[in-house]
Amino acid sequence: MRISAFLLFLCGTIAVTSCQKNNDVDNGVNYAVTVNYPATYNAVAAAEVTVVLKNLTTNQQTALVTNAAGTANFEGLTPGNYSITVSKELSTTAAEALTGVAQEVFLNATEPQVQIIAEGSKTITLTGSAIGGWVIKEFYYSGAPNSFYFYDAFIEIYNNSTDTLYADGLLIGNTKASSSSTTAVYGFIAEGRDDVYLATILRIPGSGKEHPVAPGKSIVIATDAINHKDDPNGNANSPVNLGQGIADFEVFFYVNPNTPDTDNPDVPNVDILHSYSTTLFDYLPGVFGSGLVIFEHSDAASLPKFTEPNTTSSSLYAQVPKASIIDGVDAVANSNIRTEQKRLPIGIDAGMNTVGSTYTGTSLRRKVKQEINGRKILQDTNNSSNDFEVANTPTPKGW
Ligand SMILES: [Ca+2]
Ligand SMILES: [Ca+2]
Ligand SMILES: [Ca+2]
Repeated sequence: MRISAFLLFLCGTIAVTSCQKNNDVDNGVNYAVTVNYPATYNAVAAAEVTVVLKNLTTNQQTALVTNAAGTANFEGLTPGNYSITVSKELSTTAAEALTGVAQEVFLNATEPQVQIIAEGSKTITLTGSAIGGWVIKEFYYSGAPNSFYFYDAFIEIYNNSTDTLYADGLLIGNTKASSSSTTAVYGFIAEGRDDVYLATILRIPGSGKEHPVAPGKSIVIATDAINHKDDPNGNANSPVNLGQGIADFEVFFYVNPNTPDTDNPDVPNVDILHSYSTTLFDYLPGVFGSGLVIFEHSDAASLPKFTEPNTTSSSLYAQVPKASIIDGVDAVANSNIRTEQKRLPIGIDAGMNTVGSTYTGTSLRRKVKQEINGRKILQDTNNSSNDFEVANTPTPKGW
């Protein structure tokens, strides 16, 4: 009895040791991979995602799909080094629910080498190309109330995407200013052209990664980067402060040295690639409004330039192909303006919007569609009649 108990103990010790080894070899180890969506998405756990584990010694692959908690539970893995590859394609509908932007996106993540020698787990976060992009958030052009002061104009461009975007090289253009005339037609639109013809082209400076803009953040480009309300060069009726910390860039209009502009040394200047006039005092988007676009082009300074059809004006407008346009808003003089008088083709902005009249101190601002994790997603149906509203007080860098 004593002996057999000892033998049993001895045997048991050996058995446990060898049994453990056998278990490893026969049944392998269990390992859980949990997949999360990017932090800007409206959900954490990524369900129905394919997770592929590849044994780096044998090249054997095992694929599993994550459950509702975003976890793929692998069982019986041979201990060793593995790569983990995760991928997920989101339909426009799925992407809209998760990001507010209806755009197909392919997400993935890779861990090139993970040691799996015992039961364990790992959380992986998917990444993908930015979904959504730049949109024009706000356009203030009407001028300060009870004044003839319009140097407080600004343009605000918003990162409506899920990832950091770089503003370096982004191009901004205005068409010929809008008119309050309800009889004059606009030559380019009357001819049914799809492209955009710009009176002014501005470019954000930078070599590629100098001006990062986080999701839900924006840049403000001011005609003059000063606090217009209380600067001696400003106007007490102006509703906006566009000084340092609010304006990211300003337009220092040095097109004609005989009409010198002011230059705030603390706020960098945009590049001026084209102006239809060299006798202006400054960048003037027009107190009646104008078509405003943002676009990308590798050589915007060399875009072909044309005069307006069926006019005698010698002003030159740079032709930007429709495909280069990122976003546009057609700001018109008043609510009586008709489609023939629009400045942007309907392929860029199917509608138009207005602050009603000049020197109102009000701006056009894009509507907020929804909010995800504190980030506002702005509405962009390419129809400013629906997408924009009048802000009674302009709100650079805010709402
Ligand atoms: Ca200026
Ligand atoms: Ca400056
Ligand atoms: Ca748009």
